[in-house]
Amino acid sequence: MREIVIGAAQMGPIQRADSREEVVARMIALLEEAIAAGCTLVVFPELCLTTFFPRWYMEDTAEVASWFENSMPNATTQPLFDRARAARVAISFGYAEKTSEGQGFNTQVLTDPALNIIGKYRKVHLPGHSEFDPDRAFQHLEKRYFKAGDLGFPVFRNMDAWMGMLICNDRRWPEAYRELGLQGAELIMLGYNTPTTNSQNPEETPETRVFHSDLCCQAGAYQNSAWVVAVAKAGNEDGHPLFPGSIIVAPDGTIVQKATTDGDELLVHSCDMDATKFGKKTIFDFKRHRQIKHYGRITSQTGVIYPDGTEG
Ligand code: CDV
Repeated sequence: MREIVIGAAQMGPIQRADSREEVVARMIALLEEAIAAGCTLVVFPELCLTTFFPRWYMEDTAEVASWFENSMPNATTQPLFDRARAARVAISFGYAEKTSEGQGFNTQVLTDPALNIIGKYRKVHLPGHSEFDPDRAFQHLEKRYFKAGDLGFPVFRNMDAWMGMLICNDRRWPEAYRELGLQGAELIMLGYNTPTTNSQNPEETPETRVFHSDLCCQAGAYQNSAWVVAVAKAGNEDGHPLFPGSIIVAPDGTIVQKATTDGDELLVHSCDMDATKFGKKTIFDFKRHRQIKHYGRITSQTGVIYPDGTEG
């Protein structure tokens, strides 16, 4: 048995006016709860140091820059790192990263129990648009503020397990999980900020949107026989609701923990990394069963091309 007691630290809303210091204090409070519960790894949401700023259209470069972190850890997050290090609890969380070359990425990091950052992932699937869209009920400008991730889907050895990360929209793409699964990922951590309503389809219910999220995380877990920890930033941010429902999914695809509030809430589960072995050695033994000669389109073609040659 290779047990990791995982805390999924869902966070409630962060308003535009909230300071990073206030947010880090909330993260430390969740961390304290996790330490008391015996967690050895705590996962926080996507872009968890600020409000979900891509909903705001901004032209002023200084204003845009104010949402990004130039280094990690930094003065604001150091207290979180210090407290986690003292307790030897590894953490993973998302933030807006600005590189020394000035590029912006939607990033998630992973530490070991000594709080060394041993893994970094930059979101590959950026949803939304890059210019103001008057036809949407609200904006989703990730393509404006971030570049698509340039690190691929790396997997890291940490705490005697193989671990990978995805970020929000990535969870909807089977290719993303498979990239991790093909490297033997036993634990996939992801955070999300997902609006409760579809800005382009008011008919879609919140229940359907949560169903889509769960469906993807459960499928990704089952089809790669990996634990999936999916952590929401939830609640009403300046009039913009984000759905909650953070989950921990077992390697057989079943949900073993689910959040019940739309605020700061910790889910705790003892995750045995050896529980991934059965699926990886039987129905999803990739080496025995995959048929890559038939999968060429997956990497050679992006959009739909019908058999008659016309594009979808
Ligand atoms: N932060 C996100 O990536 N959100 C998207 C929304 C826009 C659909 C998501 O896939 O949840």
